[in-house]
Amino acid sequence: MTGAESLIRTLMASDVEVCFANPGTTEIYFVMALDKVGGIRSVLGLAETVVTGCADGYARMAEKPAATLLHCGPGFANGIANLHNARKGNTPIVNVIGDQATYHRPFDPPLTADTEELARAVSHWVRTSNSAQQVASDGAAAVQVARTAPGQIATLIVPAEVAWSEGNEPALPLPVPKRPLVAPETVQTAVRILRSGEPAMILLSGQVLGEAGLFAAQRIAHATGAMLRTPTQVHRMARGRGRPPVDRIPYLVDKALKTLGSLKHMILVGARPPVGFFAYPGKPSLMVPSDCAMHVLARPEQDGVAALEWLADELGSPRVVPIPEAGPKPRIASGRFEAEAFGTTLAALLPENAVVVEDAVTSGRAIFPPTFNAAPHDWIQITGGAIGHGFPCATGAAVACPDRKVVCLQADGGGMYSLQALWTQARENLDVVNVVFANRVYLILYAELHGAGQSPGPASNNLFHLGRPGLDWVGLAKSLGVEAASVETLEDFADVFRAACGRRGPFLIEFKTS
Ligand SMILES: Cc1ncc(C[n+]2csc(CCOP(=O)(O)OP(=O)(O)O)c2C)c(N)n1
Repeated sequence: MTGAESLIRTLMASDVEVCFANPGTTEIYFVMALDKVGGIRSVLGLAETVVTGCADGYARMAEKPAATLLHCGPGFANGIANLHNARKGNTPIVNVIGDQATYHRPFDPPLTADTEELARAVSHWVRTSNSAQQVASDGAAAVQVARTAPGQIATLIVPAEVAWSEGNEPALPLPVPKRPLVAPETVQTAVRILRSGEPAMILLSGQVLGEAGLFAAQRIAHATGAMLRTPTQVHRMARGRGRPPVDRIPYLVDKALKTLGSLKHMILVGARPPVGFFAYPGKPSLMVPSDCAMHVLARPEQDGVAALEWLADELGSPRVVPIPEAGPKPRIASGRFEAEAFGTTLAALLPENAVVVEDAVTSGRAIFPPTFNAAPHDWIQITGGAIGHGFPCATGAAVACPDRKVVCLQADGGGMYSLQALWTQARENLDVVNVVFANRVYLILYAELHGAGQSPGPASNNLFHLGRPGLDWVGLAKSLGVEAASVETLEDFADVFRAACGRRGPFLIEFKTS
């Protein structure tokens, strides 16, 4: 058996079921082994940013890593932006990069690059396999690293001769360490803080945004009056009717400062201290008042759910507490696009148990609160700010969850970074309704310009306007094999969305919002 085959059999033994790929010559032996072994689903992405974004969306929903297969340093580099988003979201991913044979590398052929250095930029673990005898155990180690809480990116570089030479037997799966429990003193400190009566907020992120963590956090809020929030971006959150409606910290620094301004304590559970996306002249980096004390109940890799349940018990909170009312009621609105009205409309129509993937930038901010009252669903968001995440992430999520409707909310500017993912949706017949907010500008950048006290000039208009030529989203989608329609009003959106949800397979709705 070749090294490549021993690696694939190892990945399979470690429960890796899917390989998102854009291969080249250095990966040919890996591809041949995929043919021979069978059993791993191979999914082609027509750009590496699609491949890595798919792996992110897949793992967020499957709660285990997929493999990616990428070509040398340049192929990997094309996938970095969405690996960056995955890393910020603590998504487990195993990257396999085929590379030049070690004895060929010194001749510096065209695709030679510093692959390890590129990989280090977004990986928690990087290893180049030295021999075909070793590649199987390297593969098992990569999966172990990826699955170690809170989820990591492991990158294995496989030189060509390692893939084609005679390999070892496949390696057995390595044990995945359990999430460590928090210390009893940490829970007792939190009890004291929350009983002090001073204004406190619990900031929830990662694992605790699943149902169990949210219900435990709600028990604590019920017993103490503590406020609950999530960071501005959520990796994956359980939402919808009957679930605690925990809102995000606002994106805009001034709004965030207002929301957090009266706090004396912030308790972090799987979260980091809240900072602005960017620095602005005269504004602070940290979005809590300087006299607000920061406490850690659970670090991202610890068992935050157990910590919250423990804390709720210590506080003597009942096991079942009322869930607060949240936001406006679902309602199909009419007229031109307006973000909150879109949110109430989506809430009225969202299928039960849907997965919502959001990379909607300015159009997305006001959609979050009105959808607390939608049918139960999971919400996935771009976590690293590298736009162009939505289409690929939704594609991967749909591979992970074939029985759930995936709804992708994508801003048009970001959508153009990775629209090839639509082709993968068509090729794999994935059940995704893509909604593109076609405002035909980089609206957020106009807002930043206004915020800096400037009016747009010729250069800004050239750089922020997407007209000349306009983007034809229906044409683009159809050319990639995805049925599509364009709407300009909320009532038309409701009709088309309802019909799109009533059928299987990918669909794209261009919502002309301006
Ligand atoms: C990978 C990457 N490149 C560039 C940017 C800078 N950037 C932030 S928002 C934005 C434009 C967003 O436009 P669009 O996606 O249409 O959303 P809108 O602002 O119109 O709501 C750009 C270019 C970024 N965040 N990430």
